[in-house]
Amino acid sequence: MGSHYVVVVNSYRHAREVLLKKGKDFAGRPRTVTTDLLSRGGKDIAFASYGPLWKFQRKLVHTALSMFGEGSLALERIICREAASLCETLSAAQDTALDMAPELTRAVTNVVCSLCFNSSYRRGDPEFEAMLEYSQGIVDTVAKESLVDIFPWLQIFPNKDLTLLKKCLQVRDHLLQQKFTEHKEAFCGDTVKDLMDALLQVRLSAENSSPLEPGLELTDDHLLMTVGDIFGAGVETTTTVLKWAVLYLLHYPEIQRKIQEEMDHKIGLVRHPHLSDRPLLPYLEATISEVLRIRPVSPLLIPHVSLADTSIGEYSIPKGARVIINLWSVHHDEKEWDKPEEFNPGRFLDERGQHIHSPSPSYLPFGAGIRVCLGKVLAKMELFLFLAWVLQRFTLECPEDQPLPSLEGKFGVVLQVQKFQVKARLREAWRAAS
Ligand code: HEM
Ligand code: PLO
Repeated sequence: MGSHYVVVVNSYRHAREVLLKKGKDFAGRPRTVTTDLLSRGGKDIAFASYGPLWKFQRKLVHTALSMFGEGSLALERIICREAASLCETLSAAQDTALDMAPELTRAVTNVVCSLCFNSSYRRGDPEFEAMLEYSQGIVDTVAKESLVDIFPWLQIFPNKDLTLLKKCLQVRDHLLQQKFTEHKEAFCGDTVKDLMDALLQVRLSAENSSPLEPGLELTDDHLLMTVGDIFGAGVETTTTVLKWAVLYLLHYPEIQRKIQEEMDHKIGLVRHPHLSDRPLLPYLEATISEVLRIRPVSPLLIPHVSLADTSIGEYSIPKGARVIINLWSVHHDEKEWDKPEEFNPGRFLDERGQHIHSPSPSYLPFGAGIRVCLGKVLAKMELFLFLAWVLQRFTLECPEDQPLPSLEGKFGVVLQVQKFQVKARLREAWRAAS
């Protein structure tokens, strides 16, 4: 592709070799025009090349996420607060056709906003509206193997996508800078309320006592781009999966009914779902797994780069090659999946339908190995709780006067869902119980 040597990996065996067996050989990232703009030359995590600073940033975020998030009841409380607010909005819109996307986005945004900045947005908040707009512009224009990323010299010509990306990044940068300044002013070093504080504290302690090793200095740009990554990834990925899940439930009402029956039976209608209910709801878990298979959020992952001369299967791969893992083909491989185009959560359940398992190793929705997704645990918590809350109360239907919306994705840095409307009908059983 252009002057780059690009290898596309289509089978799970080769994908696993690249990501797991030879993970370190392939842990690099390419530098491209658009991702360099997004990450100020790779000062984030996702688009940064392999090296000590990238490792350090990943470790810091991992620790911070497990501290405020994954292991703590506080996070469950935050997600449930947002799920309750989402349900209220759906109740208010009863029986009218509604675009759920902005509401799902706000719920998910408020979870990462709490984690990153200890703040959240109300409905109609102008800052939230601005974020929706700039983020859409970035998703549409960044890292989609566009021509300027393949032929960098093309950036000297006027380019609509690049102009839009730069405009959106200005808005994002202003917002990030504002949060950063507020945090720096309020930070006293004792209490760490969120990811931004956690990063500031690491830097402060390095300045005061144990200086960081050379090459591990975290500049303001590194802190900003790291938080920008978690915020951006946290919002766009989980929201996209929720939209796909809702869309598939409109197409497969019998699957929606089965989830609801499982919930009525195992949880009932007098209390809301908790994370500890996950083992009780294998059919819901299997549905989430199937959504992640049939419409992978990141169908080509993020490109990897070989850091040494190496090989994949019987092929020699020179240092510096770009390696694209075609997750779409891994997830739709007919040799591994029975009728791969069919949406069938049952394939992720054991014979008695009580436990979830992957029927094939050809399944890597979060990638694997050194570059595996940093937000996997958080994303799974959110997907489970948001869907459980909504489906306990509502049946989601396609408005009568509209055709079933298309299941075709729109390719970008994430596989996007085309706009569609939903009617959220309060369930009779829920109405009667409450
Ligand atoms: C990377 C999937 C949610 C943060 C990735 C990759 C995939 C992925 C496929 C690329 C792996 C590779 O290049 O080999 C998903 C899916 C999600 C999700 C399916 C939701 C269901 C999240 C969330 C966060 C997050 C909620 C943040 C809290 C990241 C980061 C990376 C990443 C920082 C880059 C890792 C690196 O390059 O070292 N994710 N992700 N993701 N994800 Fe996620
Ligand atoms: C989404 C738009 C935001 O405004 C900026 C942003 C930051 C991190 C990116 C994310 C975007 C898209 C999804 C990415 C994530 C890092 C890891 C994740 C690429 C561009 C995935 C799925 O790989």
